[in-house]
Amino acid sequence: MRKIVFVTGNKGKFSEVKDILASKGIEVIQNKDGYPEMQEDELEPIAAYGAKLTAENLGMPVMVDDSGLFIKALNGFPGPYSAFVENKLGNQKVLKLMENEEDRAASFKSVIGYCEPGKEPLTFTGTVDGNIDFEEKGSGGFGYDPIFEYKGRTFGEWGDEEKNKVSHRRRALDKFLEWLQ
Ligand code: ITT
Repeated sequence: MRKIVFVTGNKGKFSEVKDILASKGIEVIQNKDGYPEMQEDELEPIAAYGAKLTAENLGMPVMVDDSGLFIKALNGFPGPYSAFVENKLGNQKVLKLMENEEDRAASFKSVIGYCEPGKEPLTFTGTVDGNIDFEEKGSGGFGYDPIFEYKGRTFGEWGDEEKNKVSHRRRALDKFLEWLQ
């Protein structure tokens, strides 16, 4: 079985990536060392830099996942600051920010960064378009899932298996798998 090291401290991301790649015959091993995240408007350079740095530090091929929620009415906020906002504000305060907004459009984006030592990093991007709900719904998933509505239900209501078939992360991983093969 092919193995790949995934550098992340996020349990939810790890569990999704593990399940999706297991279905393709790839074993994912979590490394929680972390990496410094550059301040950038886009996720791609953050993922590329993180993958390069950790591949060189660990001396082995690695993948990382930099992701975020981009809310149209908030000009793309929290975007690359999604982890900080989730930790400091949480879903209820994000809903508060959206209280008077009619345009609820938002997208989730996941960028998989992959790098082998001595080589340049590669990135694979997946996006899913949905809406910010008016309240938290569902107990599945993690992070912003209970407030992100896609096709009539929040990702918190979709359930892990169903979310993994349509998510931003799945779409990014499909591109990564295509490249791997
Ligand atoms: P790493 O160790 O992998 O960097 P992190 O949690 O710091 O983990 P990011 O910097 O990529 O990850 O921040 C992304 C934020 O968006 C974080 O708060 C996640 O919980 C949230 N997020 C990412 N993917 C999500 C998903 O599929 N559903 C809900 N929330 C998600």
